[in-house]
Amino acid sequence: MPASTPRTKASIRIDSHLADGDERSLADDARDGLTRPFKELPPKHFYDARGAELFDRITELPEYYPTRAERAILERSARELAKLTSASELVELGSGTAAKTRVLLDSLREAGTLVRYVPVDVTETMVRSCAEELTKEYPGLEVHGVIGDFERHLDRLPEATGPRLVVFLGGTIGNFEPASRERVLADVASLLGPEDHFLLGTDLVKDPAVLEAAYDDAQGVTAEFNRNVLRVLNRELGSDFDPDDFEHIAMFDPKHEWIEMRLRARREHTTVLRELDLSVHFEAGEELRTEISAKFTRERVRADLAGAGLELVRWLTDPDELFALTLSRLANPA
Ligand code: AVJ
Repeated sequence: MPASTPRTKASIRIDSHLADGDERSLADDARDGLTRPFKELPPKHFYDARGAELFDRITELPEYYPTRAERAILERSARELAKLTSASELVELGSGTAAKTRVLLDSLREAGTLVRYVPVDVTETMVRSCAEELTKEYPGLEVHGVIGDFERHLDRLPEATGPRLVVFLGGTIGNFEPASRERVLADVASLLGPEDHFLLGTDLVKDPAVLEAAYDDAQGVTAEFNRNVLRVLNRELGSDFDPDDFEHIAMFDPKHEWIEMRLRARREHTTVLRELDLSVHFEAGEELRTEISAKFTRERVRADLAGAGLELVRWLTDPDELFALTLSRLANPA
């Protein structure tokens, strides 16, 4: 059984699956990623409190269209989604502040099917505060929060209480390279029964200039967000990176159809990650890859979902086709 706080309030339950072993993840990723010929770190380490706040600011930048486009699609389609799914529970992977979730909760409540919300996120404070807020805003709503990493803890979700709508919004699926993406989608598919649906948000392939501007804004917020991972390393692993020693790079790779963010060393230097007893050397101009953010076409999404045994039910996009939401379900329910 997971370590769980039984019931803080009548309708809230939170299970935590983050045990000691999990704090190793940054250490393991750093040891692994910083000793390679082409240095890299997974993007999930951006999001300490400061990183989460910088990301929130990114979502409001004029250049960063994905959040606005996705919200517009949700607002336009929420009723249709409620009708198509008749979901009694909404399971949200990487729920964060659940900013866009309310649109779906509203429409499911209006349709009269909503019983429970299951937010899944690694950040405990986020899960707790959103559970508190939502139970206040939606009287009678049950919230069963799961603190965990959706790459590892999807098998720990509570048993379904009725038709389920699993959502993975924001385009975060784009952070995974094709092989891990396939694994994440297969894990999601394994959560679904014959009555359940999956709603996936994906950013779409478009003019590289538009994409690159979205990841290299004029105010430099994304640059600060990118450099924030160095502060996380300094604090957690005892390094002494000077973030100003690194230049923010964002470029579209047309072959892979993804944006890459990198940090490029402005000068040759070495830092020691004291906690790991690991010394890391950067040549002048050497780059550390900090994120990929894949961009999709309709055909790509369809094929990736099919690879996980899912079939497309609705393809929903905004008028400018900047972003897409895809509703799918099991292609061959047992
Ligand atoms: C949260 C992963 C969807 O890839 O667009 C924003 C993160 N990185 N600006 C994205 C991000 C730089 C974002 N996701």
